[in-house]
Amino acid sequence: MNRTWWKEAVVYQVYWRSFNDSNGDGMGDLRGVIEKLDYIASLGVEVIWLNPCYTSPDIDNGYDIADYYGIMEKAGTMADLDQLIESAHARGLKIILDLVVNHTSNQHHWFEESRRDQTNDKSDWYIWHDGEKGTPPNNWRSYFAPSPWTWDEGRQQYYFHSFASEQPDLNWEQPAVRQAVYTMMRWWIDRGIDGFRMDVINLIKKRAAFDDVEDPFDLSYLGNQPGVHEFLQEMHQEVLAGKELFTVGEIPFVGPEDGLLYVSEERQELQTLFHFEVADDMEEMDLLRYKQIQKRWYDALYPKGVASQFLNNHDHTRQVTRFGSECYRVESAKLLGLMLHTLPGIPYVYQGEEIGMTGIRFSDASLYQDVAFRNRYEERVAAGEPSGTVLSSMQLRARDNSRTPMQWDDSRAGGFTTGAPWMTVNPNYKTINVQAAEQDPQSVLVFYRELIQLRKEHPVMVYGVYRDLAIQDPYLYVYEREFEGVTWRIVLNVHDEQVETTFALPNEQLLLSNYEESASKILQPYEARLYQTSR
Ligand code: TEU
Repeated sequence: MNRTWWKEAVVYQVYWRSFNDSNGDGMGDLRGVIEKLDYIASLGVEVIWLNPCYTSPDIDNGYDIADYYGIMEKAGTMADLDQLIESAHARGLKIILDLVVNHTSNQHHWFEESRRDQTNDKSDWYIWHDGEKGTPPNNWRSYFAPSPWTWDEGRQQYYFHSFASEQPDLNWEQPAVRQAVYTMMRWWIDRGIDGFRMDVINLIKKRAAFDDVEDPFDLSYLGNQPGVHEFLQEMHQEVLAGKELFTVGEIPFVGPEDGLLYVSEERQELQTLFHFEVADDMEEMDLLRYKQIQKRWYDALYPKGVASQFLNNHDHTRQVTRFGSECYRVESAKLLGLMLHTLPGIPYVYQGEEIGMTGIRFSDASLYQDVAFRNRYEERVAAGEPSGTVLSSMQLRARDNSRTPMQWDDSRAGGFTTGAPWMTVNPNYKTINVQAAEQDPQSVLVFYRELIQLRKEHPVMVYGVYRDLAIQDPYLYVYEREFEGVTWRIVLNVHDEQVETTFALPNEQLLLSNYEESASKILQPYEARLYQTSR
């Protein structure tokens, strides 16, 4: 595997609306991110992934874009983004933007033109379908609605949307659509960005026929269709080839064999991907299954391609709540961090993960703001399910869980804003916050900085082969990484009880652990140890 900067990088995800509010309006903003660049740089990360801040009516928190060349007023101005890019670069940080081109907002002028009639220049820039009002063309669902078809009175036709009805899907079969996307991408590259996180990019190729499916709730018919790679290879050729850019695809519905087709270096499509065999399909930590997934993806990709390692983001609740333990919050937050940073692949740190922020659960459905939650909750209650049952069944996985404001200190609103926060601040900000973590040598924050620093000093962490040493153990995750004569052994007790292990090594080989005492053969609950066993 050849060595490149992006394989060695750690990516920090900034969900700007919940990161830092610079003007007291209760909403995070780009100037708020600028104010915290020294903090981000202090983590040792190399890349910032900035969630969408383009002009948008904000139905889906910026993932419904009305102008790819403008900045949403609540985020700030283009000058702010220019300054953010410049200030990040001045600190050696790269910035990748979210590329959301499977769909636009229904308020994008492309869609407003397209829906005018069936003959205008953009009439086929979206996916229109004849039909009878009230009878959608097929039985599919969308991610955010019971049907991906919305009737348009103007055109007297249905249009297709994989997400909310306010997010019509672009028709990538239309070459003019593709060229308009490539032009926009080049414009942003010329503005100085360093790459893209490509939103559900494997949905841009639609199924050949819109016939009914057996299970509408299995949304895999929405993506990963034959022909998607031709679009990505064209995008690479037209925009990305020959440039030192970082591209990561959000690629649901794929296993390792299909995943390789997106990231194999010889195929010239994407550099890496997020797959969702864990985040979408594993409710909580099932270690045996998790280890199988890691092995399958490693065996399929290495050394041709690189996956990304994450367990939470703005769509998935905080990892310490879902895959760790709030009873062992600090220990399990550190264990998950050490695991994600020592497994093969590029690690992503979602803002607040580095201080062990937890996922909130609202007891009142009205506090959930996410369009995905609201639509599904209303659909199920309207179908007769008791609202309490619906709420409790959705609380763990609701996307709002990980969107509560960053907790900077123990002052009002966690130091996120001097105004009324747009989203409830997790009440535990009093104790879980950056200021407290900076003053605690045993904090998750200090541990994350050590982890990220190790990656800069030890190529084995990036390029090492991966061997699972106990794949059948239900509680222990023990694996090795080996590169150029250096072998690391990682020993994790992914469990809330202590366990004895023969995999423990002499203390002098211990590089990092999450307990102060790590000498015995007994691993404490959520104890994590990193050894260097040979040089
Ligand atoms: O996410 C796709 C999406 O629907 C995820 O929430 C999904 O649960 C999984 O993680 C991928 O299968 C992207 C954005 O991250 C999300 O915030 C947007 O709402 C969505 O696309 C539409 O743009």
